[in-house]
Amino acid sequence: MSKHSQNTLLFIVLMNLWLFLPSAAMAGERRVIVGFHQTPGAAAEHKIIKRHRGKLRRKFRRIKALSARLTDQAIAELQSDPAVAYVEEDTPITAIEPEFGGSEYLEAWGVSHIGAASVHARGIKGAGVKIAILDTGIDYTHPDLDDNYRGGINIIDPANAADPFDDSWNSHGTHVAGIIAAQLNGNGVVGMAPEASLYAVKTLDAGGSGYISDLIAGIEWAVANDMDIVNMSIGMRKDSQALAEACANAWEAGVLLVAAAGNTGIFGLGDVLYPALYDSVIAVGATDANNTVHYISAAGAGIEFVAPGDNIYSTAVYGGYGLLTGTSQASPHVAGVAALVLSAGLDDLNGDGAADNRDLRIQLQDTALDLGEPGLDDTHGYGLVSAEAAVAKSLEKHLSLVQNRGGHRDNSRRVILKDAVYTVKLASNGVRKIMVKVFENNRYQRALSNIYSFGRPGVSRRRAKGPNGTTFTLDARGRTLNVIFIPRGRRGSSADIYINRR
Ligand SMILES: [Ca+2]
Ligand SMILES: [Ca+2]
Ligand SMILES: [Ca+2]
Ligand SMILES: [Ca+2]
Repeated sequence: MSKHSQNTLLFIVLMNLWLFLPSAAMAGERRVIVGFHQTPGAAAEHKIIKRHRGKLRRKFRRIKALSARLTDQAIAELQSDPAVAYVEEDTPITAIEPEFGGSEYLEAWGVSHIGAASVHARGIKGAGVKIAILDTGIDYTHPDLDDNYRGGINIIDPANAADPFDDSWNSHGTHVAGIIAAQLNGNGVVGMAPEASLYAVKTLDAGGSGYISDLIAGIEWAVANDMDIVNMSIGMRKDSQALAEACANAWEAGVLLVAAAGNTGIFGLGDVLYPALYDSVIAVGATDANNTVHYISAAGAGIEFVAPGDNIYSTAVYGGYGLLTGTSQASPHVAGVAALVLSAGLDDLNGDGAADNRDLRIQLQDTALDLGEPGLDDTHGYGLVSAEAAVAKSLEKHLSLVQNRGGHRDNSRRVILKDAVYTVKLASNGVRKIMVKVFENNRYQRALSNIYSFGRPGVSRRRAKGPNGTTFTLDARGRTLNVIFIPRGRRGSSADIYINRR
């Protein structure tokens, strides 16, 4: 390619770029920056701009350029002026906000690292989600926790059953509580789900010890009190049939159980402890800021996720803060992601007719950042939990509706929409109708329900008339809507449903 044609090509590219640049100026004038081959001197600069009927805005000292307001015609003329090196748009700029929203996010590196800040920025903070922390108790007077504290029970001291204050030497339960739900209040740290409801279930004494029976009683309290999530930063080597049954029972009752995998790596063994090892309980290993599994973390069969657990800064007793490391810190990060997903809304991902803890667990698995060898592995499980990816799956739902053999129930898809306005887009791939049935508190909502009819492409010109898609909104602010989509059409016909939270 000759030099001339190279220059021509460059010129065309520049011209095209120019055409696509947005314009903020009114009346055919643009803010531009004009660069010169040589510093032309004040008088010459002024003359050049004036000759092109522009308005000088600012002259620069360190570069051979000035900023001005010019018409498109003047810009074109200047671009062919031999003294001018370039003309570029004076593009508006904005401050680049740090990934973290503020110092609370900087302090809580784990919360930021797994994408909670952007979730909070969308207004999703775990409000309404109940989390029981089975631990040494919580300093419920802590100014970074007190607004989220909703109660609890002291199981190891029945004489003080109503007071689960954290009396531990290392603030174990209070630290876990802060990772889950320290308040976004401008002070201290922020938790994964800063508006979630915290319940202290004191199953460990001041020294961090308890009995299996205390733990079982705590699990039963969580089920009886309708907890959504239980965090157990607790582990033991010994299997217990009673504990296994208590966990399985809670899981069947709809509670998501999350537990620390254990700090067994410190002994060079790395086996996952109970209760984390039970199928009904999510086992969480600890990673550092480089997504490397911490040497003290359990890493072996049974690990389901990894999460930040290295030098985690969180709340401590008597209004303090402190650093702790281990899988006890990793587990509450996962519990917090689960709380964010619950407050963003769950779908029936496994198609069993209910949106529950099974779907929540699947959503966490599907959206974790795969680490190490591809796919599920014993060191990282499904990978590093991601608040951002997990919540995105709730906010941007895509459902496939297929008309198969069978009745309504077999072909229907169901979603739960709450606390926001949703845009629902239906796109038919041959289904004739989609019935949308909306329920609130099990009550049919006639005004919100509808039957949408679609054209039938490929059948006949006359019958094919009609749209093959439609969009409507559902206002679920301040309520929970159960929405069921039922297809009607020839077997094998289908439709796509896209639901976006506004
Ligand atoms: Ca705070
Ligand atoms: Ca398990
Ligand atoms: Ca389900
Ligand atoms: Ca992997």
